[in-house]
Amino acid sequence: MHELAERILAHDLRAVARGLRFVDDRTGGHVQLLKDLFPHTGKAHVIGVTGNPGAGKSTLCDRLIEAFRKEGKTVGVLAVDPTSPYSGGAILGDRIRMGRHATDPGVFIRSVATRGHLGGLSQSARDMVRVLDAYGSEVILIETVGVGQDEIEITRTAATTLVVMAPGLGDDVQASKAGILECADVFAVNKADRDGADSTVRDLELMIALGTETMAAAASKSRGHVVHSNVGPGSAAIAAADGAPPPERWTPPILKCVATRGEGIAELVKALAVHRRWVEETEAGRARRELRLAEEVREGLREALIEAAVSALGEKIDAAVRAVGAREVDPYAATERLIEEFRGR
Ligand SMILES: Nc1nc2c(ncn2[C@@H]2O[C@H](COP(=O)(O)OP(=O)(O)O)[C@@H](O)[C@H]2O)c(=O)[nH]1
Ligand SMILES: [Mg+2]
Repeated sequence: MHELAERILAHDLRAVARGLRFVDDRTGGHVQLLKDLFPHTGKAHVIGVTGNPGAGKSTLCDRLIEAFRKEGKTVGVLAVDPTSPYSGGAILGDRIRMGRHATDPGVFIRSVATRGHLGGLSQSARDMVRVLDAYGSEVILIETVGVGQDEIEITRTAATTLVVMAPGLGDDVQASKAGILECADVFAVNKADRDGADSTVRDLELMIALGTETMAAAASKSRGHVVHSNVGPGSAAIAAADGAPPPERWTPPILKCVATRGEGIAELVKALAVHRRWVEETEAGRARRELRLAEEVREGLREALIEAAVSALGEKIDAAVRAVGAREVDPYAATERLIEEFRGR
Protein backbone atom coordinates (compact mmCIF):
# COMPACT_ATOMS: atom_id res chain seq x y z
CA MET A 1 0.00 0.00 0.00
CA HIS A 2 0.98 3.57 -0.68
CA GLU A 3 2.60 4.96 2.47
CA LEU A 4 0.50 8.09 2.06
CA ALA A 5 -2.67 5.99 1.89
CA GLU A 6 -1.83 4.39 5.23
CA ARG A 7 -1.38 7.76 6.84
CA ILE A 8 -4.61 9.13 5.34
CA LEU A 9 -6.51 6.12 6.64
CA ALA A 10 -4.95 6.78 10.04
CA HIS A 11 -6.58 10.25 9.99
CA ASP A 12 -3.33 12.13 9.60
CA LEU A 13 -4.23 15.73 8.80
CA ARG A 14 -0.97 16.52 7.03
CA ALA A 15 -1.28 13.37 4.95
CA VAL A 16 -4.77 14.24 3.75
CA ALA A 17 -3.57 17.70 2.70
CA ARG A 18 -0.72 16.09 0.79
CA GLY A 19 -3.00 13.47 -0.70
CA LEU A 20 -5.38 16.12 -1.98
CA ARG A 21 -2.55 18.07 -3.56
CA PHE A 22 -1.17 14.89 -5.08
CA VAL A 23 -4.54 13.97 -6.56
CA ASP A 24 -5.15 17.53 -7.73
CA ASP A 25 -1.78 17.66 -9.52
CA ARG A 26 -2.57 14.39 -11.36
CA THR A 27 1.02 13.43 -12.01
CA GLY A 28 0.18 9.78 -12.55
CA GLY A 29 1.34 8.40 -9.22
CA HIS A 30 -1.94 9.47 -7.71
CA VAL A 31 -3.75 6.55 -9.34
CA GLN A 32 -2.10 4.02 -7.02
CA LEU A 33 -3.08 6.17 -4.05
CA LEU A 34 -6.70 6.24 -5.23
CA LYS A 35 -6.68 2.48 -5.76
CA ASP A 36 -5.48 1.96 -2.20
CA LEU A 37 -8.04 4.35 -0.80
CA PHE A 38 -11.07 3.24 -2.81
CA PRO A 39 -12.00 0.24 -0.62
CA HIS A 40 -12.28 2.67 2.30
CA THR A 41 -14.60 5.11 0.57
CA GLY A 42 -18.35 5.29 0.08
CA LYS A 43 -19.21 6.23 3.64
CA ALA A 44 -19.45 10.01 3.39
CA HIS A 45 -22.54 11.97 2.43
CA VAL A 46 -21.29 14.06 -0.48
CA ILE A 47 -23.28 17.25 -0.94
CA GLY A 48 -22.75 19.60 -3.87
CA VAL A 49 -23.67 23.21 -3.11
CA THR A 50 -24.15 25.31 -6.21
CA GLY A 51 -25.83 28.54 -7.28
CA ASN A 52 -24.99 31.94 -8.66
CA PRO A 53 -22.26 34.10 -7.12
CA GLY A 54 -23.56 36.01 -4.13
CA ALA A 55 -26.49 33.67 -3.46
CA GLY A 56 -24.99 32.88 -0.06
CA LYS A 57 -23.39 29.47 -0.67
CA SER A 58 -20.36 30.06 1.54
CA THR A 59 -22.46 31.55 4.33
CA LEU A 60 -24.84 28.60 4.08
CA CYS A 61 -21.97 26.10 4.04
CA ASP A 62 -20.70 27.67 7.23
CA ARG A 63 -24.09 27.07 8.85
CA LEU A 64 -24.24 23.54 7.53
CA ILE A 65 -20.78 22.82 8.93
CA GLU A 66 -21.97 24.12 12.28
CA ALA A 67 -25.10 21.94 12.18
CA PHE A 68 -23.22 18.79 11.17
CA ARG A 69 -20.58 19.39 13.83
CA LYS A 70 -23.37 19.63 16.41
CA GLU A 71 -24.52 16.19 15.25
CA GLY A 72 -20.96 15.04 15.96
CA LYS A 73 -20.09 14.54 12.31
CA THR A 74 -16.75 15.45 10.79
CA VAL A 75 -16.91 17.66 7.70
CA GLY A 76 -14.72 18.11 4.64
CA VAL A 77 -15.18 21.07 2.31
CA LEU A 78 -13.93 21.46 -1.25
CA ALA A 79 -14.41 25.01 -2.47
CA VAL A 80 -14.37 25.00 -6.24
CA ASP A 81 -15.49 28.59 -6.25
CA PRO A 82 -12.86 31.03 -7.45
CA THR A 83 -14.55 33.80 -5.50
CA SER A 84 -14.43 31.90 -2.21
CA PRO A 85 -11.23 33.01 -0.59
CA TYR A 86 -10.18 29.76 1.03
CA SER A 87 -6.65 28.53 0.88
CA GLY A 88 -5.54 25.08 1.98
CA GLY A 89 -7.76 24.94 5.02
CA ALA A 90 -6.99 28.50 6.06
CA ILE A 91 -9.47 31.14 5.06
CA LEU A 92 -8.01 34.34 3.73
CA GLY A 93 -10.63 37.06 3.79
CA ASP A 94 -13.73 35.18 4.79
CA ARG A 95 -13.25 34.80 8.52
CA ILE A 96 -16.80 35.55 9.52
CA ARG A 97 -18.03 32.82 7.26
CA MET A 98 -16.32 29.42 7.21
CA GLY A 99 -13.24 30.90 8.84
CA ARG A 100 -14.36 30.17 12.34
CA HIS A 101 -14.16 26.45 11.59
CA ALA A 102 -10.57 26.63 10.42
CA THR A 103 -9.23 25.70 13.85
CA ASP A 104 -11.70 22.83 14.39
CA PRO A 105 -9.90 19.52 13.76
CA GLY A 106 -13.23 17.99 12.72
CA VAL A 107 -13.43 20.33 9.73
CA PHE A 108 -11.14 20.21 6.73
CA ILE A 109 -11.47 22.97 4.14
CA ARG A 110 -9.60 22.97 0.89
CA SER A 111 -9.89 25.18 -2.16
CA VAL A 112 -9.62 23.74 -5.64
CA ALA A 113 -8.36 25.75 -8.59
CA THR A 114 -10.78 25.79 -11.47
CA ARG A 115 -8.09 25.78 -14.11
CA GLY A 116 -5.49 23.37 -15.38
CA HIS A 117 -7.21 20.11 -14.64
CA LEU A 118 -6.01 17.26 -16.79
CA GLY A 119 -8.93 14.96 -17.37
CA GLY A 120 -11.38 17.59 -16.23
CA LEU A 121 -12.34 19.40 -13.10
CA SER A 122 -15.10 16.97 -12.22
CA GLN A 123 -12.77 13.97 -12.24
CA SER A 124 -10.35 15.89 -10.01
CA ALA A 125 -13.19 16.79 -7.68
CA ARG A 126 -14.43 13.20 -7.57
CA ASP A 127 -10.97 11.92 -6.70
CA MET A 128 -10.47 14.58 -4.03
CA VAL A 129 -13.81 13.65 -2.52
CA ARG A 130 -12.58 10.06 -2.29
CA VAL A 131 -9.44 11.18 -0.44
CA LEU A 132 -11.58 13.06 2.10
CA ASP A 133 -13.97 10.13 2.34
CA ALA A 134 -11.13 7.68 3.06
CA TYR A 135 -9.71 10.14 5.58
CA GLY A 136 -12.99 9.88 7.43
CA SER A 137 -14.94 13.06 6.67
CA GLU A 138 -18.52 12.02 7.26
CA VAL A 139 -20.06 14.88 5.33
CA ILE A 140 -18.30 16.40 2.32
CA LEU A 141 -19.50 19.72 0.95
CA ILE A 142 -18.42 20.82 -2.52
CA GLU A 143 -19.09 24.49 -3.07
CA THR A 144 -19.16 25.41 -6.73
CA VAL A 145 -20.47 28.34 -8.74
CA GLY A 146 -23.28 27.16 -10.95
CA VAL A 147 -22.30 29.04 -14.04
CA GLY A 148 -20.18 26.89 -16.31
CA GLN A 149 -20.64 23.41 -17.69
CA ASP A 150 -17.64 22.20 -15.67
CA GLU A 151 -19.19 23.38 -12.45
CA ILE A 152 -22.49 21.73 -13.23
CA GLU A 153 -20.65 18.51 -14.06
CA ILE A 154 -19.18 18.53 -10.58
CA THR A 155 -22.61 18.14 -9.07
CA ARG A 156 -22.65 14.65 -10.58
CA THR A 157 -19.91 13.79 -8.12
CA ALA A 158 -22.28 14.44 -5.25
CA ALA A 159 -25.00 12.18 -3.89
CA THR A 160 -27.09 15.25 -3.15
CA THR A 161 -27.06 18.56 -4.96
CA LEU A 162 -28.23 21.63 -3.09
CA VAL A 163 -29.03 24.58 -5.33
CA VAL A 164 -28.93 27.93 -3.55
CA MET A 165 -31.08 30.71 -4.97
CA ALA A 166 -31.60 34.23 -3.67
CA PRO A 167 -34.13 36.90 -4.51
CA GLY A 168 -33.04 40.10 -6.18
CA LEU A 169 -29.86 38.73 -7.64
CA GLY A 170 -31.17 38.69 -11.15
CA ASP A 171 -31.02 34.95 -10.69
CA ASP A 172 -34.73 34.41 -10.70
CA VAL A 173 -35.70 31.12 -12.16
CA GLN A 174 -36.11 32.20 -15.77
CA ALA A 175 -32.68 33.75 -15.81
CA SER A 176 -30.99 30.74 -14.28
CA LYS A 177 -29.33 28.18 -16.40
CA ALA A 178 -31.57 25.21 -16.94
CA GLY A 179 -28.56 23.05 -16.15
CA ILE A 180 -28.44 24.12 -12.51
CA LEU A 181 -32.12 23.53 -12.04
CA GLU A 182 -32.03 20.09 -13.57
CA CYS A 183 -29.33 18.90 -11.23
CA ALA A 184 -31.13 20.14 -8.08
CA ASP A 185 -32.13 17.61 -5.43
CA VAL A 186 -32.91 20.25 -2.84
CA PHE A 187 -33.51 23.98 -3.30
CA ALA A 188 -32.58 26.58 -0.71
CA VAL A 189 -34.10 29.99 -1.24
CA ASN A 190 -31.64 31.98 0.83
CA LYS A 191 -31.91 35.61 1.93
CA ALA A 192 -35.52 35.03 2.92
CA ASP A 193 -35.14 38.20 4.99
CA ARG A 194 -35.32 40.10 1.72
CA ASP A 195 -38.26 40.99 -0.47
CA GLY A 196 -38.94 38.62 -3.28
CA ALA A 197 -38.14 35.33 -1.56
CA ASP A 198 -41.73 34.13 -1.80
CA SER A 199 -41.90 34.95 -5.46
CA THR A 200 -38.67 33.00 -6.04
CA VAL A 201 -40.27 30.05 -4.22
CA ARG A 202 -43.38 30.30 -6.40
CA ASP A 203 -41.30 30.46 -9.58
CA LEU A 204 -39.44 27.35 -8.51
CA GLU A 205 -42.64 25.53 -7.66
CA LEU A 206 -44.03 26.35 -11.05
CA MET A 207 -40.87 25.28 -12.77
CA ILE A 208 -40.79 21.98 -10.89
CA ALA A 209 -44.45 21.37 -11.75
CA LEU A 210 -43.79 22.06 -15.43
CA GLY A 211 -40.62 20.00 -15.37
CA THR A 212 -42.53 17.18 -13.77
CA GLU A 213 -45.03 17.12 -16.61
CA THR A 214 -42.43 17.04 -19.34
CA MET A 215 -40.28 14.56 -17.46
CA ALA A 216 -43.22 12.28 -16.78
CA ALA A 217 -44.04 12.36 -20.49
CA ALA A 218 -40.43 11.57 -21.38
CA ALA A 219 -40.33 8.76 -18.83
CA SER A 220 -43.42 7.09 -20.19
CA LYS A 221 -41.88 7.20 -23.66
CA SER A 222 -38.54 5.75 -22.65
CA ARG A 223 -39.14 3.17 -19.97
CA GLY A 224 -36.29 2.47 -17.63
CA HIS A 225 -34.88 5.93 -18.07
CA VAL A 226 -33.86 7.39 -14.74
CA VAL A 227 -35.87 10.41 -13.76
CA HIS A 228 -34.90 11.86 -10.44
CA SER A 229 -36.68 15.17 -10.16
CA ASN A 230 -40.18 13.94 -10.46
CA VAL A 231 -43.66 13.94 -9.05
CA GLY A 232 -43.84 13.13 -5.41
CA PRO A 233 -44.57 14.66 -2.07
CA GLY A 234 -41.62 17.12 -2.16
CA SER A 235 -41.43 19.33 0.87
CA ALA A 236 -44.32 17.54 2.53
CA ALA A 237 -42.31 14.33 2.48
CA ILE A 238 -39.51 16.04 4.34
CA ALA A 239 -41.83 17.23 7.06
CA ALA A 240 -43.31 13.75 7.47
CA ALA A 241 -40.09 11.86 6.90
CA ASP A 242 -39.08 10.91 10.42
CA GLY A 243 -38.62 7.17 10.32
CA ALA A 244 -40.87 6.75 7.29
CA PRO A 245 -39.28 5.32 4.16
CA PRO A 246 -38.22 7.95 1.60
CA PRO A 247 -40.54 8.42 -1.38
CA GLU A 248 -39.67 6.28 -4.41
CA ARG A 249 -39.93 9.31 -6.67
CA TRP A 250 -38.03 12.36 -5.56
CA THR A 251 -39.34 15.90 -5.90
CA PRO A 252 -36.83 18.58 -4.95
CA PRO A 253 -38.14 20.33 -1.84
CA ILE A 254 -37.80 24.12 -1.61
CA LEU A 255 -36.65 25.49 1.72
CA LYS A 256 -36.41 29.12 2.69
CA CYS A 257 -33.51 30.18 4.87
CA VAL A 258 -31.53 33.12 6.15
CA ALA A 259 -27.94 31.89 6.25
CA THR A 260 -26.61 34.99 7.97
CA ARG A 261 -28.90 34.37 10.96
CA GLY A 262 -28.90 30.58 10.84
CA GLU A 263 -32.63 30.39 10.14
CA GLY A 264 -34.09 27.41 8.30
CA ILE A 265 -30.88 25.42 8.62
CA ALA A 266 -32.35 22.56 10.66
CA GLU A 267 -35.00 21.91 7.99
CA LEU A 268 -32.34 22.05 5.30
CA VAL A 269 -30.18 19.51 7.12
CA LYS A 270 -33.22 17.27 7.44
CA ALA A 271 -34.04 17.55 3.73
CA LEU A 272 -30.45 16.65 2.85
CA ALA A 273 -30.64 13.61 5.13
CA VAL A 274 -33.91 12.44 3.62
CA HIS A 275 -32.45 12.80 0.15
CA ARG A 276 -29.47 10.73 1.19
CA ARG A 277 -31.83 7.99 2.31
CA TRP A 278 -33.61 8.26 -1.04
CA VAL A 279 -30.28 7.70 -2.82
CA GLU A 280 -29.39 4.73 -0.65
CA GLU A 281 -32.68 3.04 0.01
CA THR A 282 -34.81 3.40 -3.10
CA GLU A 283 -34.60 1.61 -6.41
CA ALA A 284 -34.48 4.93 -8.29
CA GLY A 285 -31.69 6.18 -6.04
CA ARG A 286 -29.66 3.02 -6.60
CA ALA A 287 -30.22 3.31 -10.35
CA ARG A 288 -28.87 6.82 -10.28
CA ARG A 289 -25.76 5.79 -8.38
CA GLU A 290 -25.15 3.02 -10.87
CA LEU A 291 -25.62 5.39 -13.80
CA ARG A 292 -22.99 7.73 -12.38
CA LEU A 293 -20.48 4.97 -11.83
CA ALA A 294 -21.12 3.78 -15.38
CA GLU A 295 -20.41 7.30 -16.61
CA GLU A 296 -17.17 7.40 -14.66
CA VAL A 297 -15.98 4.04 -15.97
CA ARG A 298 -16.91 4.93 -19.57
CA GLU A 299 -15.17 8.29 -19.27
CA GLY A 300 -12.04 6.59 -17.92
CA LEU A 301 -12.18 4.05 -20.71
CA ARG A 302 -12.55 6.75 -23.35
CA GLU A 303 -9.52 8.61 -22.03
CA ALA A 304 -7.39 5.49 -21.73
CA LEU A 305 -8.31 4.35 -25.22
CA ILE A 306 -7.53 7.70 -26.77
CA GLU A 307 -4.21 7.81 -24.97
CA ALA A 308 -3.35 4.28 -26.09
CA ALA A 309 -4.40 4.99 -29.67
CA VAL A 310 -2.45 8.23 -29.86
CA SER A 311 0.70 6.64 -28.52
CA ALA A 312 0.35 3.57 -30.76
CA LEU A 313 -0.51 5.38 -33.98
CA GLY A 314 1.36 8.64 -33.44
CA GLU A 315 2.40 10.10 -36.77
CA LYS A 316 -0.24 8.05 -38.62
CA ILE A 317 -2.94 10.22 -37.07
CA ASP A 318 -1.27 13.38 -38.38
CA ALA A 319 -0.93 11.79 -41.81
CA ALA A 320 -4.63 10.91 -41.79
CA VAL A 321 -5.52 14.48 -40.87
CA ARG A 322 -3.41 15.78 -43.76
CA ALA A 323 -5.02 13.31 -46.14
CA VAL A 324 -8.49 14.45 -45.09
CA GLY A 325 -7.38 18.07 -45.48
CA ALA A 326 -6.22 17.33 -49.03
CA ARG A 327 -9.54 15.57 -49.62
CA GLU A 328 -7.77 12.35 -50.57
CA VAL A 329 -9.93 10.48 -48.11
CA ASP A 330 -13.11 11.29 -46.16
CA PRO A 331 -12.86 11.63 -42.38
CA TYR A 332 -15.08 8.58 -41.82
CA ALA A 333 -12.88 6.22 -43.79
CA ALA A 334 -9.77 7.79 -42.27
CA THR A 335 -11.09 7.07 -38.76
CA GLU A 336 -12.05 3.52 -39.71
CA ARG A 337 -8.56 2.85 -41.04
CA LEU A 338 -6.93 4.22 -37.94
CA ILE A 339 -9.12 2.03 -35.76
CA GLU A 340 -8.32 -1.03 -37.87
CA GLU A 341 -4.65 -0.26 -37.61
CA PHE A 342 -4.92 0.15 -33.82
CA ARG A 343 -6.87 -3.09 -33.44
CA GLY A 344 -4.34 -4.96 -35.50
CA ARG A 345 -1.66 -4.23 -32.97
N1 LIG B 1 -29.51 39.54 3.79
C1 LIG B 1 -28.88 38.38 3.68
N2 LIG B 1 -27.60 38.37 3.23
C2 LIG B 1 -26.98 37.18 3.14
C3 LIG B 1 -27.62 35.97 3.50
N3 LIG B 1 -26.73 34.97 3.29
C4 LIG B 1 -25.61 35.52 2.80
N4 LIG B 1 -25.74 36.86 2.72
C5 LIG B 1 -24.72 37.84 2.26
O1 LIG B 1 -24.57 37.71 0.85
C6 LIG B 1 -23.20 37.95 0.47
C7 LIG B 1 -22.69 36.79 -0.37
O2 LIG B 1 -22.59 35.63 0.46
P1 LIG B 1 -21.63 34.42 0.10
O3 LIG B 1 -21.89 33.37 1.13
O4 LIG B 1 -20.24 34.87 -0.10
O5 LIG B 1 -22.22 33.96 -1.31
P2 LIG B 1 -21.62 32.95 -2.40
O6 LIG B 1 -20.94 33.75 -3.45
O7 LIG B 1 -22.83 32.26 -2.95
O8 LIG B 1 -20.71 32.01 -1.68
C8 LIG B 1 -22.45 38.15 1.76
O9 LIG B 1 -22.29 39.54 1.96
C9 LIG B 1 -23.33 37.56 2.82
O10 LIG B 1 -23.18 38.14 4.08
C10 LIG B 1 -28.96 36.03 4.00
O11 LIG B 1 -29.58 35.01 4.33
N5 LIG B 1 -29.53 37.25 4.05
MG1 LIG C 1 -18.66 31.42 -1.99
